[in-house]
Amino acid sequence: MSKVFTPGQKYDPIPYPDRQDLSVEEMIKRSAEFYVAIQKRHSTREFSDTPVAREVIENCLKAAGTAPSGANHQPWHFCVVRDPEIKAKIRVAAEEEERAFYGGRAAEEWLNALAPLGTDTEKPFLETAPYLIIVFAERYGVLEDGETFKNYYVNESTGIATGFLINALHSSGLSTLTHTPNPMKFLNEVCERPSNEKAFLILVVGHPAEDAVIPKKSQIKKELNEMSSFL
Ligand code: IYR
Repeated sequence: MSKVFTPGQKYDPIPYPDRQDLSVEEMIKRSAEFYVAIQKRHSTREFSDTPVAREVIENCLKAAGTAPSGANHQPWHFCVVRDPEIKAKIRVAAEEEERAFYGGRAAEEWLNALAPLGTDTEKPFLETAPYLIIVFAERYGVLEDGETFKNYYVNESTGIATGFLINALHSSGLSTLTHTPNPMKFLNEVCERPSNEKAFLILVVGHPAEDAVIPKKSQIKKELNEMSSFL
């Protein structure tokens, strides 16, 4: 299965390609522009059913696939669900888990933390949005002959790739929601993924509904000096 991983084989070095060599002014301008653009990303829980071209999703997945990963093993798999029947199955299973979660499985502190968001057990967006991208983390790899090999920094790598994906989708004009029904074991069966993979999160993808809202407070982010330190 893994055409990338060939145990013991060293990669040939090539001179660093795609150098940018930008002026300081240009770097400042670009970083500021990027910040303006990424500030316009908002999670939404209300999607329209407006279709999205498959090619857009494919390009964004290719962008996600360029992410760095432990030993370059790329320990992720993206299952793109469009089929309304599969989306309905996912909704039914997710809402069942969420009923247990909101109905007592989650500690009070967690439920209190979620209260400002107003989330509940109803997840209609799992059926309305044109795409659900189920991100799987490959806990360990399997070679063609069935031999297994270790992956490294699986959650970090898959998290970075998912960040690239969210950014690419936003840059393409789409909205997303990271959704994590708890637990997500049912996704292996629904998505027909092998047991060496573990569902990481569901990325709901599409356009926001006409009357979509976001919590006003979600636009208030930590100040630079609260979230960073320069030594
Ligand atoms: N999975 C639940 C609860 C939930 C948990 C977190 I952390 C969130 O940021 C939002 C929701 C749900 O999706 O409702």
